[in-house]
Amino acid sequence: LSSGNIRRGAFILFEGVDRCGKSTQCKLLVQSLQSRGIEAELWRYPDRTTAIGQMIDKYLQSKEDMNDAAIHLLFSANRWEKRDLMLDKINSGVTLVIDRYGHSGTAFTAAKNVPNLDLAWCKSTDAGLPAPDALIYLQMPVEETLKRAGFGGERYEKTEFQKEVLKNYEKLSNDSWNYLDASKSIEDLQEEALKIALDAIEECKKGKAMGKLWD
Ligand code: Z5A
Ligand code: MG
Repeated sequence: LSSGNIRRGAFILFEGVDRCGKSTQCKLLVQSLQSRGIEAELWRYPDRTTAIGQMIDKYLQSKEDMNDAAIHLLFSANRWEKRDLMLDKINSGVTLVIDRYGHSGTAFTAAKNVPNLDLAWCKSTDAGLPAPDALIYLQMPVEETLKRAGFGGERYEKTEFQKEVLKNYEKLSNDSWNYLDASKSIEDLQEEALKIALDAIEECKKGKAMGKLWD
């Protein structure tokens, strides 16, 4: 609830397949916004610090198995449980730079190809959450991401699965997304991301209304 003279912050989202460089860019962006005197925070999903997040963490590390619909709902609940705080922060003028969101949620669950858990069903559980003011999609073929360090042992870190995830991102994408070539240098990408973020922050300052996810 935007009060009088406080200009709201922006919601800047980074998405893309495993190892495309999201966390690297998020961290640098928050630093460079802060160095410009802009109030900014780094958030990520899943937020593994909450009770729900800890269940997700066990699932990702294959310490626990779970029904595919149930784990999807937990990822989604992990966003809903942070929704009020997200809006409070943004409405008090803080810009949130967020590493993954509902787009990951849908792209990953739908990649499992489980009956009934199609894109539409996956999206529905996140419908109505705050929508990003700018979505920065780091574009990179899965083969290229394999050359990068740290392709880990978590549940979804498998080449064929990541290819399905990428196809789903393409199905979800629209003209409002900002596509960056993730094979560029960290510095070049940061320059492009900063420009996108500053534009979005400016629009929000001018009173742009917060959108809702999948509207
Ligand atoms: N998941 C889900 O199923 N449902 C949901 O609702 C949500 C998530 C929200 C969480 O993983 C898992 O949960 C994820 C999706 C699923 N499963 N998978 N796969 P995570 O977000 O915790 O994953 P991560 O371990 O942080 O990996 P990542 O996010 O995929 O990586 P990244 O953040 O995109 O990349 P990075 O860590 O910034 O960079 C990777 C490496 O490349 C690193 O060594 C960098 O130094 C290097 N790098 C980065 N940029 C460059 C450039 N430009 N050039 C060269 N090298 C670079
Ligand atoms: Mg990451």
